Amino acid sequence: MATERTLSIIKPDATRRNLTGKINAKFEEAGLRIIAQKRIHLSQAQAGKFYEVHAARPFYGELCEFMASEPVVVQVLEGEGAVAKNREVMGATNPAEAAEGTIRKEFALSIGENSVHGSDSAENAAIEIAFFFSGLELVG
Ligand code: DAT
Ligand code: MG
Repeated sequence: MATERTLSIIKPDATRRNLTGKINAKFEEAGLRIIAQKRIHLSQAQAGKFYEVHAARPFYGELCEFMASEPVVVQVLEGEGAVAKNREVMGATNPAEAAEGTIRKEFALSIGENSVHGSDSAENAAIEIAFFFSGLELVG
């Protein structure tokens, strides 16, 4: 499998509870390298743009409000099959359905406040990485 990059976000429920280090340890233990990382506070408009694909969903307003509520840590993870590997380490969207040992099983508070975002395809990863980072910020 080829080396890939994926976009990860440590969400406000996790940054608020000081879980960034524990979550990063899960990524690194899985062989994912953190090749870019920054802490930002999204505006609601920026959160809305990032999650535009979900604009028609009933939870969209709540999702954008949550993502803009407190700072997030955005990061680029690199590794073999990074997109799928990251999704595996994250666990299912709903923490009640997430497998043992996954980030969402251990840390998520609810389906909405579920601690992490991860790109769902290599194509979307490229778009999402470009949303937050310039090429110069990616240090592989
Ligand atoms: P994922 O983050 O696992 O890729 P998604 O893309 O389907 O999940 O949804 C994006 C985010 O929207 C998800 O992380 C949390 C929120 N969300 C999804 N389904 C929800 C629901 N039924 N109620 C509230 N928030 C939801
Ligand atoms: Mg998604």
